[in-house]
Amino acid sequence: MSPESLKLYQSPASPNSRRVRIFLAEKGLTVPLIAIDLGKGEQHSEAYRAINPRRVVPTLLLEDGTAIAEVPAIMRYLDEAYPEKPLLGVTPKDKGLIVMWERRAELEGFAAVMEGVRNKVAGLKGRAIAGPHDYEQIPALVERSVQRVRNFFTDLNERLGQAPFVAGERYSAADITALVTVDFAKALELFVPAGHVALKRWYEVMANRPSAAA
Ligand SMILES: N[C@@H](CCC(=O)N[C@@H](CS)C(=O)NCC(=O)O)C(=O)O
Repeated sequence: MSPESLKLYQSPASPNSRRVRIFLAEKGLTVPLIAIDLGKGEQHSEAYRAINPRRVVPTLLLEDGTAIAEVPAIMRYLDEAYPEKPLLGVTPKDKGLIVMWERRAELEGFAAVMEGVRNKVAGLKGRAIAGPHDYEQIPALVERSVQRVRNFFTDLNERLGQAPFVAGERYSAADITALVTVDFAKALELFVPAGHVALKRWYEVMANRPSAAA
């Protein structure tokens, strides 16, 4: 199936969408992008809910009408359907390690930033968790999120002192999620501390890959 026959519903400013756009760019795949304006609430429209009832982006729509949501699931589909330039590993060992590190980056880094931003930003009042249900913000969570992100930076710096890339010797989906997390953390005014030498070195390399602009 040609990637041109797929559709990626996404939002330019959405960090989750960016994870998939970078993934596509790294694989050299061109998939038509359809913008969903989150600011205008297009994710809640009847038309989009028919594609993704969870009301979040990104969603990958296949030619046969199947909708695949959730970033790791979209990445999995793309890596299996277009195996050239694998980003989720080839050997069982690499596959396991990449999922392990990507999941850590998502749960300990990305989700912590998301929690902080969604509980802080005025425009997200009543929408502290994305999806079909409304949740009030809990401002006290922001402080804890900030602590979690700082710890994530420290742990990631330690990891990158042992290996050139997050999951080991090769660039992978784990680097994508970690890069997007570091950039997303700027919304909480959190930046990589000067003393985190390994993390800074890795970030410079990642941010200068052409895919980072995706
Ligand atoms: N677990 C979902 C999370 C997707 C998500 O939270 N997307 C955000 C944008 S980064 C969204 O669609 N927000 C809609 C809203 O805030 O109503 C995934 O992996 O794709």
